[in-house]
Amino acid sequence: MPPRRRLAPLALLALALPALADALDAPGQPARQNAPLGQYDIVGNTLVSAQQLFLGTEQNLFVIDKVENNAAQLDGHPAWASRYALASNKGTAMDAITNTFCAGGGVLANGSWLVVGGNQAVTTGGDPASSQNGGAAPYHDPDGGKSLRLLTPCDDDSCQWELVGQMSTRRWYASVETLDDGRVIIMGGDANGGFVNDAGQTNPTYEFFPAAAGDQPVTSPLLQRTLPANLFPLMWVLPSARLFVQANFGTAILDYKAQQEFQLPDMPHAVRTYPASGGTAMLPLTPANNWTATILFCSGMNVSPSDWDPNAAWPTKATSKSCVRITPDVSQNYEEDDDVPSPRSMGNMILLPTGKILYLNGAQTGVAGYGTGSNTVGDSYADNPAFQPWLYDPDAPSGKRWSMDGLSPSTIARMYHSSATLLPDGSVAVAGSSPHPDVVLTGTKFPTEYRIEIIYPSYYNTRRPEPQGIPASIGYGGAFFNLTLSAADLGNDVTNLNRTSVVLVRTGYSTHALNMQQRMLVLENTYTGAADASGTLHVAPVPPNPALFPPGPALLFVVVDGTPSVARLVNVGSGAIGTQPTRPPVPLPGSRVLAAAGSSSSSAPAAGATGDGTKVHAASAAPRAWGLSGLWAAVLAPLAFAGVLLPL
Ligand SMILES: *[C@@H]1O[C@H](CO)[C@@H](O)[C@H](O)[C@H]1NC(C)=O
Ligand SMILES: *[C@@H]1O[C@H](CO)[C@@H](O)[C@H](O)[C@H]1NC(C)=O
Ligand SMILES: *[C@@H]1O[C@H](CO)[C@@H](O)[C@H](O)[C@H]1NC(C)=O
Ligand SMILES: *[C@@H]1O[C@H](CO)[C@@H](O)[C@H](O)[C@H]1NC(C)=O
Ligand SMILES: [Cu+2]
Repeated sequence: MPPRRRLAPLALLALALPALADALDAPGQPARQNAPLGQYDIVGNTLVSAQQLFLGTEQNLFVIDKVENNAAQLDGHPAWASRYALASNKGTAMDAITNTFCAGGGVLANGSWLVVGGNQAVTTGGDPASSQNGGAAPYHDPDGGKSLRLLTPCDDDSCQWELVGQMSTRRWYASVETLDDGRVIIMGGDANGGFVNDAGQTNPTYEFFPAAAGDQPVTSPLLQRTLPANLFPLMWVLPSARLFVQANFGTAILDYKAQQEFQLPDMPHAVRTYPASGGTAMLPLTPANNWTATILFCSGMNVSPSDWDPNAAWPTKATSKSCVRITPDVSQNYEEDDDVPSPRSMGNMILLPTGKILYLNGAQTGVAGYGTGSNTVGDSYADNPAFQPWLYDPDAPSGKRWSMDGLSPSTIARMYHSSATLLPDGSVAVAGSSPHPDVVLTGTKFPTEYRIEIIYPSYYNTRRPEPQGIPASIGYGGAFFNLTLSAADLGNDVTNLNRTSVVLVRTGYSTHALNMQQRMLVLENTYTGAADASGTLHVAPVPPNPALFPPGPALLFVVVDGTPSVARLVNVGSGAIGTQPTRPPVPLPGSRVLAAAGSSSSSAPAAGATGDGTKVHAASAAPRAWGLSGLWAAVLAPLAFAGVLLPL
């Protein structure tokens, strides 16, 4: 059958979709030319120490610190938040209103960001202030323990943090994950802080934002049985719309809709949660793996629950090199993965648009946290900075997943309270570090850091593809959209269409070696190549299951043969909090390359005249084998999952 006939009805369907008219300008080249590849470059100052950090727009990072003696002032007291403009490398102080000390954060389906919890009002040295409502000099910081702070990011001073109510209970070190309906779940924490959690102040519950009238916090058996190393529980929404939750050595699947938890086997080798603080990431969800979620855990420290003594010789204790993976919708068992080449705690795993993971920050010995005892290194519970970044390739064969990939070490120690995020140009920003109760700038091994640096992966200086037609909004299922690439975008080699992918990355909220909500999904695509070596990608929306990639903003990259475009920030889903509309998947047209009229193409398996002066030969006779069956696997995952769990 000639491709033309097969395409006609699909094209009509596509034209009926209004969202397609709404294309963004094509991304251009990065602002920075000739960057030092594989190296860190110090680019600016975040004004407040970047304990917490997120990319809020294509142009601006938003930085949040604890209340401390930063030189930057606001309303007559030190500031503890800022906006950092990537183009000008300039910070502007912002008001985060209440004490954001070790808060969590996340993004909602409507594009607003929420920062939750924190700690009591403090005075110098992190000691409790005499007034909890902001009345006490020098910091004038109200208690943030129950705070819900909201910001709808923008590129100037017109957007500011506001309080949008309070949580049910105090949460210091709570985690946040965006749900398939675009609300967030807020989980865990404790009332008043400390090195680790304890029975007297633990908050082993979860709640939601926005909350429905009458919502009460729900108790999590996992958090009840994982004291004391269960602060900042690790959690991800799975394609089955359940949450995978991991804390201390415990693991569970949380069906938040049914308020039910299922226990899974314990985490092997090491504690990955704070303060052991391993590096964690959900691997890319791709057509090739049927958008099946696999979660990677590396490093941390093997500490039994009774051994979290704040006076132990933490900075001398060895961290772990172990890595394990789990694919919870398929198997309940952790599998061994390649050891990281060097040990680490407090490392961030950053998903790059190529699907590889950059692993950086942290220390080779010791754990997160600080104290004032003689067991510390100038307050720090860690020592020996892990300056060398590593690259992890999820698709490489076992034994070959880690490489140095030309990456040079940093010169700045990124110890406790540092952060990192992917940027739209495919580089990675690294900031923060302050293992102290209050700002210490001199006379200490690991001072409070304000310097922000950027590391440039090996693709950075290569000419970037400039895809045209990126939609402002991408839904779940329904008709495909087209992206066009010039011959230059394809390196004048039409076969690069076979090595092109369209990826969504949610960069998430970075703090405490976590990047909450971080995930990456590769969209299914086919292509039509033209005789002049340009091409059109036919791209399916996210499969019709919002749990694969919860609604909200995301970076969209087009990656040609390992070189990502500069990303555009797109909206995934309806743009509103609530049940997301889904449509049945529409099959993509087969991939093909149009040959110039009269050229002889002997390898064409199926050829036909199109009537417009070109000859068509199919690059592959049909959409790739995983096409529709892959889609359905992703949609049907909840059923398969129930099958796995029922025997429990
Ligand atoms: C996408 O490209 C195909 C093939 O070139 C064309 O038939 C279809 O009309 C295009 N669809 C849209 C929505 O532009
Ligand atoms: C997003 O939703 C939250 C919760 O309902 C609301 O407070 C906020 O104003 C909304 N943001 C936008 C941009 O509509
Ligand atoms: C994905 O689905 C296809 C078709 O059902 C199957 O052949 C393949 O093994 C699946 N792959 C994975 C990684 O589950
Ligand atoms: C893409 O790969 C397929 C399968 O290997 C091959 O048949 C086709 O010619 C390739 N297409 C291009 C444009 O290189
Ligand atoms: Cu902290």
